[in-house]
Amino acid sequence: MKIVLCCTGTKPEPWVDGLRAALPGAEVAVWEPGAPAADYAVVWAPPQTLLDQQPQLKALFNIGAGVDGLLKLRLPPQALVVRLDDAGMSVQMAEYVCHAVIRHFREFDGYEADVRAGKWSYRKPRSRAEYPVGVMGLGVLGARVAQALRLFEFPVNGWSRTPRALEGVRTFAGAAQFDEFLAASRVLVNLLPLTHDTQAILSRNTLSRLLPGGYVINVARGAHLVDDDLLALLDEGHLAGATLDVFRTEPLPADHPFWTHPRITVTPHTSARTLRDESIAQIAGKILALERGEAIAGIVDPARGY
Ligand code: NDP
Ligand code: OXD
Repeated sequence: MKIVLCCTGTKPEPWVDGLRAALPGAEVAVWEPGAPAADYAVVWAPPQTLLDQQPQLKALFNIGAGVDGLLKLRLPPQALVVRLDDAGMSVQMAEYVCHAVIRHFREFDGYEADVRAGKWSYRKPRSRAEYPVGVMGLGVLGARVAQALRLFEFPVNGWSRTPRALEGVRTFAGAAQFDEFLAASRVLVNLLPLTHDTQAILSRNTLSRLLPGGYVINVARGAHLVDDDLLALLDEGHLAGATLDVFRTEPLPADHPFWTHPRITVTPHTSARTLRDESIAQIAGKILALERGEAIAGIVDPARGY
């Protein structure tokens, strides 16, 4: 069995070594133009040339959960597209989002500023009941985040494309229940895949439906958010702030207003990192399952976009 690796922005050697160790019978190599035909490819943002030169691939393993970048390319029609299925990302995402929600709710940013100014000051405790958190997307990551927020006793709403049931979470589904979901939420967490239907979904039209003093946490993709609408709603006072991990252009350009906005916290697309060992173990396990003719989890439906 032959496997090629082409993960833009990632040091290839440890991946090659890890895949060789996990699949001792396989030939694993870094892809280069003209490489011999392979059975499987392990990729992140590969060039179109790889796909054009490897039309026989049985499956493409994306070393991330989001496949929006990969689905923009012309893919071999019979090749399965397989996303990472948690592989250690959901606990990181739960940490990140709970941290952002709690930092805002408990006003730790305000306390930090006071302490820097040498000020010993108290803020009035806020009521948790007045901070319902809405989680957009109840998949592998969104469901884990919603459950983690419940442990801190926030009221949690969840929105998905098809109906989902999650213990302790008030769930909403589809376009028909979107406005109701937004109107019931003060903090909004975006964990949707970027698809035709979800592009620019965080816009003036939707964000202005949140309860007043809304707070936005975008950890999915930059193209979900209309940047100028967020800035305008912050200036108008309808939104209290935002924590943003993903951006339309990454790295975030040096002159982008998000960097210096006093009520925006920026992190460099780091909320849930791909963990190499967990990912290699998952991909190797799935390759072996496919070779045995077994079904695997995490297969993307290109028509649906996730
Ligand atoms: P999943 O595919 O497991 O879940 C997607 C969820 O979104 C599902 O609940 C799905 O609904 C819902 N959804 C999809 N389309 C719509 C729609 N049109 N309307 C309403 N709900 C919709 O994805 P993951 O949870 O694994 O990951 C989510 C995203 O997080 C990734 O696509 C990626 O962009 C981002 N990500 C960001 C990272 C970072 O470091 N910032 C790291 C990893 C991922 P249904 O349940 O009905 O199918
Ligand atoms: C992913 C990401 O999609 O890191 O996994 O953004």
